[in-house]
Amino acid sequence: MSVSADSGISLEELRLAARNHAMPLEALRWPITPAGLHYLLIHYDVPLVEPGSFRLEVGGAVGQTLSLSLDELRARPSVEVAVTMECAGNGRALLEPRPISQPWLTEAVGTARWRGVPLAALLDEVEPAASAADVVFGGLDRGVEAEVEQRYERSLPLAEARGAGCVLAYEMNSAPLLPQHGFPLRLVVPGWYGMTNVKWLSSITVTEEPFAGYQVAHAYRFRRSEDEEGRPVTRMRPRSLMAPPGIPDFFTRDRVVAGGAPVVLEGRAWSGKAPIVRVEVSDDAGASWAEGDLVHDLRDPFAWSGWSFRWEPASPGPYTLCCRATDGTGEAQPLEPEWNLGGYENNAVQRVPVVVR
Ligand SMILES: Nc1nc2c(c(=O)[nH]1)N[C@H]1C(S)=C(S)[C@@H](COP(=O)(O)O)O[C@H]1N2
Ligand SMILES: [Mo]
Repeated sequence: MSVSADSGISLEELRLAARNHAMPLEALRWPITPAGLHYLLIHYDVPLVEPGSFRLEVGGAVGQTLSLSLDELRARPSVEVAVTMECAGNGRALLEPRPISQPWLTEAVGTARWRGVPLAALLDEVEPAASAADVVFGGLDRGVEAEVEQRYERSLPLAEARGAGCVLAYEMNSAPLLPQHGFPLRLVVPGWYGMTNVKWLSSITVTEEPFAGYQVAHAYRFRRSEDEEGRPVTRMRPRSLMAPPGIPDFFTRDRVVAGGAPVVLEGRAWSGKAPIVRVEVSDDAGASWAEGDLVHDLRDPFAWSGWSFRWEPASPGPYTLCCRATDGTGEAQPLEPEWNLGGYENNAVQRVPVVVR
């Protein structure tokens, strides 16, 4: 996947890309992404949080407010769930023209085991008012976006916050959250694009009016022009990726594969809407497809599935490998992305140039 020389990546984009690293695609070989290989997206700065004085404040339109220390959260019944998380902007830099923001290619994804307190039980305990509409999750990080000074905040409709299996997580892969992944507490919303998984979570507020904060009303909306209201970005579209076969060229990262024997292609596929039912592979840039084998090796419904395909290249030479996932709703990855202003939800099939020696 080469970026053309005139793609004009600016220093600002390069700085964002260096701060917010992707998951190297060879990490698709691990069912659970080691924490240091999981992608990162941080809008502002990583806040320094003193765990001893940290509190989670739960309030708003509720019968009873709560203020919980980290020890009090850890003393509650907990759950652990494997969840695949993908940035809504994954694939943005492959759109033409390129929306200017964090310039992701295809690798803004990872899967972790998140342990913490089920959100539904905590919401029941505070007794949301009958008139409650949304639940707003506030992080400790602050910044300026489109000239609006703000803290990072995202909301969910109350029914979704109660029903979607959300977790207030304090552990990632059996260790305390790392600072960059939200220490000491983050929201995990299985199936939703990354932006709703609020890190450094310090407040949960039930509102009677629909929440109209920047990250919900302006950012993360699928729209083709500035004056369009658009629709909110919510659950992940189906997507599959391939672990890079063979060995890479250092600079282009194009792949070289030894010929003369079958090549086992493997990767992972996920969707935030329904489990993956099919992954197909093409070695002619999407002109023809053959079905791969699926392995649902993680049982959690919003963790990715593994896939593999035994590829027997007809002859040495260049190929463009592709993979395409279909989920249980029947939605499949498109060959071409749907352009939009924010560069969200680009789940077009991946193209992997390979030379068979
Ligand atoms: N408080 C806060 N939460 C946040 C963000 C942020 O900048 N601040 N970034 C969001 C976005 S856009 C994504 S994609 C995920 C990334 O989570 P990760 O860095 O743990 O992979 O966190 C989300 N939660
Ligand atoms: Mo994101």
